[in-house]
Amino acid sequence: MRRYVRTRPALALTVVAAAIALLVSACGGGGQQSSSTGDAAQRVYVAPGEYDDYFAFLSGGHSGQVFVYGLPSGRHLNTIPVFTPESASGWGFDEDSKAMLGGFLWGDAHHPGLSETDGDYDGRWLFINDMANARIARIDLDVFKTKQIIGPLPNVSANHASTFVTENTEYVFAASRFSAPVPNTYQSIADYKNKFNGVIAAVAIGDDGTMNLDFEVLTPPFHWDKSDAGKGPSHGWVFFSCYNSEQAYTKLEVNASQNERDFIAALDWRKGREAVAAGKFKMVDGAKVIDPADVPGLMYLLPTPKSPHGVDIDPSGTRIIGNGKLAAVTVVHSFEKFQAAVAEEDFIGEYGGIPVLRYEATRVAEVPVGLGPLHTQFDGKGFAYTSLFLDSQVAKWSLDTYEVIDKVDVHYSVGHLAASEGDTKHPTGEWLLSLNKISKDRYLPMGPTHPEGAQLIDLTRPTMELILDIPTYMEPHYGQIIKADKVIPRVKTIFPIEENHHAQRVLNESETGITRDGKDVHVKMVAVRTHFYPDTLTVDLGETVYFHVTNVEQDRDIAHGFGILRSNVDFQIEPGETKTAKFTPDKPGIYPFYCSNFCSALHQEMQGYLAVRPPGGR
Ligand code: RUQ
Ligand code: CUA
Repeated sequence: MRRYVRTRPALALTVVAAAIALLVSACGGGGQQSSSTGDAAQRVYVAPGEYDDYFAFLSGGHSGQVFVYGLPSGRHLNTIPVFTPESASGWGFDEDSKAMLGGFLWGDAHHPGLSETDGDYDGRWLFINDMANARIARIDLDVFKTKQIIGPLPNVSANHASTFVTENTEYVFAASRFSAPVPNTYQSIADYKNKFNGVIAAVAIGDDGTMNLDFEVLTPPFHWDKSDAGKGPSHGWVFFSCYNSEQAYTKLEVNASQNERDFIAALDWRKGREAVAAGKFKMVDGAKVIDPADVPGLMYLLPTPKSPHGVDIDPSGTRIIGNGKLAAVTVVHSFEKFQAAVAEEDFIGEYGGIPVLRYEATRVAEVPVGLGPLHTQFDGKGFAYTSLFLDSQVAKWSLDTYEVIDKVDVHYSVGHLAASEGDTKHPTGEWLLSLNKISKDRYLPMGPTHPEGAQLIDLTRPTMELILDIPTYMEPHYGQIIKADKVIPRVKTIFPIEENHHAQRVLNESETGITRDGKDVHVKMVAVRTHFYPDTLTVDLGETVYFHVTNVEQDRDIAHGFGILRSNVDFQIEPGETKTAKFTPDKPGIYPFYCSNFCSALHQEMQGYLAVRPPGGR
């Protein structure tokens, strides 16, 4: 059988230090594995009962979820449902989580972003965007559960360039991938250039993690693609890449690829906040919308070749790196030169009141990384790593000399890279996860499609070494990799029942009961090893039953389930939680319910009966 294993000619290396040249050529020039399989296996081996060093949070793409992996083992630890109902946990099946989903059955989750303190991950929260419906979710890492979803954000047509959290978790941003009329009313599509706008939304994060829409900024109808928040000297700014500066509305593959350079936009969010305080905004569909033409200094455009995708700020916060997906170079802009060019008003034009800077004034290097550069990550040791979609490689280059010093093949078509603590001021330089779009022949065949393929690269040796394949469900775009010991001390072992403020909470069987309010029947119920109380009840056809089920256990890992036969009711209730199931039977009869989550030796006995009387009583 033939395997499509791609081989690659040795690279022409431009190497600064002779020592590095020697090491690279010694391993064949392509950064291919120099270690033995056994050595590689040992580096990713986590013995039974031991913990991984890192949590990796991978976005679930249009599965709408977040996958949790342990690194370096690559073990899938859990899936956190976010934008999509999921029956095992019951996400979207009980009344509170249903309300949070707002009627949507899907989301397109692209970029997880960890909360930060002083530019380092702090282990409190994970934010993630839903591109399609312009939402942002917050997952609390003390319980690994989605606790807030904000959106659909008004005026934002799809939110791709999100979530990239500011240095002290002041903001997450959303930016429209598609432009549309603001407010969104009918316009002829042929009026795209004049009647459509992009929107950047600043979502403020409170001390307890609560997200609130603060303000929005109107932009030309470009397609906002990716973003990154400034840090250190560039703190206070956020950067967005765009394509379609041509402002085309049809056949984008051609019409949005005309300009040699599109833009990275720099937005001063502190100025945005001041403008709102000074009343320089219009209310549009419930949002405070700032027109940048009214607020000089709010926003600038840095020309960047060519349809840039990833924009990444280096750990020192001094460089703004643009990855031109249709270019063969990655561009490095200097934050300092950008500020100097602004001071000198070194502008070559403007779009909708937003000045365009001169390319040569801000650019400090064009790094010839290879074909199809998409995203750049960092190791904290002075090196950057850029994914090359077309070459199916990762290029390592120096942030000092801007020379490419190593490449490694991945399999295949890499999109994002995620480095250990890679978005912080202090990446740990241990691991790089390559999130590939296509996996072809890497796994046992399972029909026409393959799992997605993540690959782990060891960064601790002089050249990159790819040492592990990790299959994933659809479809990780991006990941965040955080040291496990930042999260572990925060993790709760139970939901303390005294902190349960659900209106229908009960502490024991004596607090349970059934009350009627018109056609609504409210049942306060206890779940405890190994029964429900009450476990039998009778209602009339036409009544709606609300089961408010409290798991009164306070022991870790003792979760009960609540599922009703011939219904769409099922969820898990963790120790100390109360969840509500709404059920309107449509026929008289007997409806058994049971604990759907294995909880003890007598789990099978944990059940009950709902009797539904026909009209007239029997
Ligand atoms: S994207 S392959 Cu949704 Cu972040 Cu770049
Ligand atoms: Cu309770 Cu199974």
